[in-house]
Amino acid sequence: MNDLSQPVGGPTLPQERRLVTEVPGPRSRALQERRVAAVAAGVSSVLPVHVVAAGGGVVVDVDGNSLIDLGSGIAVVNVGNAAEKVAAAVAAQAAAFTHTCFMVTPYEGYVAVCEELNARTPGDHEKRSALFNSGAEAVENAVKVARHATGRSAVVVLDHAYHGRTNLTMALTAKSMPYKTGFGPFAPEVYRVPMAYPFRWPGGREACGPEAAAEVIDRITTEIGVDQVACLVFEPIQGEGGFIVPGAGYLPALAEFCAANGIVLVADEIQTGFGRTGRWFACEHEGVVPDLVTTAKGIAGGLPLSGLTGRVEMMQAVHPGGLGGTYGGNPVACAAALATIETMEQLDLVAAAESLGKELRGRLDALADGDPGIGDVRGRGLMQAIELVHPGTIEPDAARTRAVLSACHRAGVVTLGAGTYGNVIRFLPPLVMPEHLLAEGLDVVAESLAANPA
Ligand code: PLZ
Repeated sequence: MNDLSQPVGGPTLPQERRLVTEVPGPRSRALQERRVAAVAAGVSSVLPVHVVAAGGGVVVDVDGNSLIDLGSGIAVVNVGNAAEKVAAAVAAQAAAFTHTCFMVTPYEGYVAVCEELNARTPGDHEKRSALFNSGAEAVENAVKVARHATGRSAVVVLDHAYHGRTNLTMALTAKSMPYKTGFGPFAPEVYRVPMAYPFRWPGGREACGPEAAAEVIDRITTEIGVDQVACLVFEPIQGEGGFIVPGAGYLPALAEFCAANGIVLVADEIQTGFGRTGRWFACEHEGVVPDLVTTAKGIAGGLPLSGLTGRVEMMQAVHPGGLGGTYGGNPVACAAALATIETMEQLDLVAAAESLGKELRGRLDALADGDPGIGDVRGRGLMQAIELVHPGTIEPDAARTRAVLSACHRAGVVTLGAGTYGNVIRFLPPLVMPEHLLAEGLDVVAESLAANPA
């Protein structure tokens, strides 16, 4: 079946940056012309090289360029692209059966993934899980469960939050352009409260956690009404919002308030989960135990799968038939998830994220020392970022951010931007990234910053 015209990706691909044309090259540009004529312009691409293979820490394009991957398809291929066990499990499952619909006739893979999620998500209370296709769908279902379990309707979310692109999750997402502009009206009963953003908190980093938590609690109490709130949905480290690590004490204070007031605490671990931050789940860094947890992205090695896991009494509050969907927990995606978990254990990738993350932080701190335009370095494990500002201020420098990103792309390094102000460069390498390639990728970032000074 593996015909020779089909390139083979996975961990055996040469782990090197190799440029044989300009980026994007002529074949990518030709494909891009076809793409523009066929694909809706609303769907855009960060770096329009068309990919033929990927694995380990590289992405290979149709012109033969091998690029260093510092994005992992937005924090998805934590175990590497076309990871050996994942590719084999997908092939075997696809040959056995590809779909029955779990709601029609069930199968073991779905059950096994739920068992894994119940065991691995924070807290040793009894749990149940349900599986879906996308991150947004998992978040939607978290809100459904929280509303059903509490009989309340209000949903509280944070400034700078990102939770998806469906109607309800657009409402939960903070940033207007490009996610919300022109797409309203949005779902009602969504309330936004302050996020503890240390770099930008008026009272400073130290005061940030407690002050922001006090403000959130005050808003919920006085403006929304404690007994109206079904849930508070948060990212333990905000992703699209700019890799914002909340000020110390903020999340534990909110968790305590929610527990005391019957508000369901929903951790959106879609970007932070599955080893990314050097723990299985980012909530563990602060000892926060959420009632419900959403997972997606890193869960299935690149196949579309998401999960909602939570306290048994909340999850079981929903009547039979109240949750589901045709493809949710597709057997091929479940096989990929089980192989992903096996790979993470076998290669100890959670520990790898922590140790590589230390190197990444060392390099980013050193860059910041020599560059007055880097205002902040933050994140955990292999989820870290720099925020670019005009020197001596906190005024965002989005133009420089764009210039640096495009210089990295031309030099064969896949880098992603982020942030409410479009001035954050984020680093999300696969957890299997070879050390020498991470170092080389960061050399390119350093050169690109130097070539585009503040
Ligand atoms: N919650 C925390 O990070 C997806 C979005 C990219 P879906 N983040 C990448 C884009 O521009 O669409 C995300 C997330 C968090 C929810 C989601 C939504 O996950 O699988 O994209 O629906």
